[in-house]
Amino acid sequence: SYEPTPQDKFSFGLWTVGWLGRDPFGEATRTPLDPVEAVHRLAGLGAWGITFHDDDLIPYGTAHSERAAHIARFRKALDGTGMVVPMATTNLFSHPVFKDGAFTANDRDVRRYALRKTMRNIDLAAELGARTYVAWGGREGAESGAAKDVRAALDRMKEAFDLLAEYVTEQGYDMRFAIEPKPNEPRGDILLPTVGHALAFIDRLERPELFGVNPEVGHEQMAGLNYPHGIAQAMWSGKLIHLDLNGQSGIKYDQDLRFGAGDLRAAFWTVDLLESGGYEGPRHFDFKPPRTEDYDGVWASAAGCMRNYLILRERAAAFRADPEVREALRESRLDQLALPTLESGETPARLLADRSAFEDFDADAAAQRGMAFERLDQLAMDHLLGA
Ligand code: 3MF
Ligand code: MG
Ligand code: MG
Ligand code: MG
Repeated sequence: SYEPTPQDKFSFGLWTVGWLGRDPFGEATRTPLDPVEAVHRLAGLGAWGITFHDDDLIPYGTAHSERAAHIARFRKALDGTGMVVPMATTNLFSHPVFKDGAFTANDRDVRRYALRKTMRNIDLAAELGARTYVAWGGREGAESGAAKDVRAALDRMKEAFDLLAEYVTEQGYDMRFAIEPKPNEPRGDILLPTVGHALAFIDRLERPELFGVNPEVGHEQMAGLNYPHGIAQAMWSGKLIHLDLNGQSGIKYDQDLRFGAGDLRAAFWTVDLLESGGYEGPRHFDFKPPRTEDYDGVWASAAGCMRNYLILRERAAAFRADPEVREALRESRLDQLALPTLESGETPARLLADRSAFEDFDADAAAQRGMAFERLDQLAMDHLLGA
């Protein structure tokens, strides 16, 4: 059966099921959802966790005296359902003050405000037990060339993350940061546009060990990139600490379809990789139930994310267990790819002395070998389609 349980570690952003359907061309099509109801409904569907931006939980501008009450009733819902908060994040994009960015806004006072807003919510995240703090720099970017000095902006971005890492270290919080790349939308071009850019940036930070990435399916696909390849490189670098699962159909606006919709083949390989690659973090959905839906449609869409993951998990496991697939993998020489190219301790001189690697190597004969990838991929298609 495809019934999710807390062991599956499915989590949802409050802003996902809580999206009201407002888009650049139209008003909200749904009425606001109480975060407490979101917790209860998602728990009822079999989810394990819930995540939030500061302003999803405590509406922007709430008086300090009312803050505690919002937190208390949310916590009561968590305690009552057993739902956890694995991750939290900051809204550094909705308020007009962030129109030119937050950590990299040209205005210095805006940058300082963005840091304080983030630190305030990190305290709350720690209080609620979150181990991951996501940072999506949605407004960090530009529409025109001279408007942003990218190298100076990256200096400011580094300054911000170094300060935040120092803060969690000083406070003794057991928390790591996950940077979420996105190529564009809402800015014309966003800084740290892809997983690769983010990984390279992390290397330049003072405490890189406290940082990883939070790749979103649709964001990589908006850049025309292969999502499973992106997360595979993040895993290889020990940096896949969280992810945003959803669906996207090609290079267009950020669709945030439910997981499994859009590029189904990429979804299959994503689940295959996460399940066989030892990923132990949350299976977090960052999707938007389309604005055509009423709340019945919202919960159907949320349930669909988890159901599709579970179906794909079953299909991927069957693919890996199939003896015909194992033989096809050997035919395609995946076992050879797993072997080191060099003998252990082999030096350049020894490789130069190996005549079989060059002088006696018959490149034309080797070029004749088929890779048998089509048969392998068709077996994957058969499993995916349940044929
Ligand atoms: C936007 C996003 C964001 C981030 C979130 C942090 C509003 O395209 O994906 O969702 O995921 O801000 O986690
Ligand atoms: Mg996201
Ligand atoms: Mg997104
Ligand atoms: Mg998206």
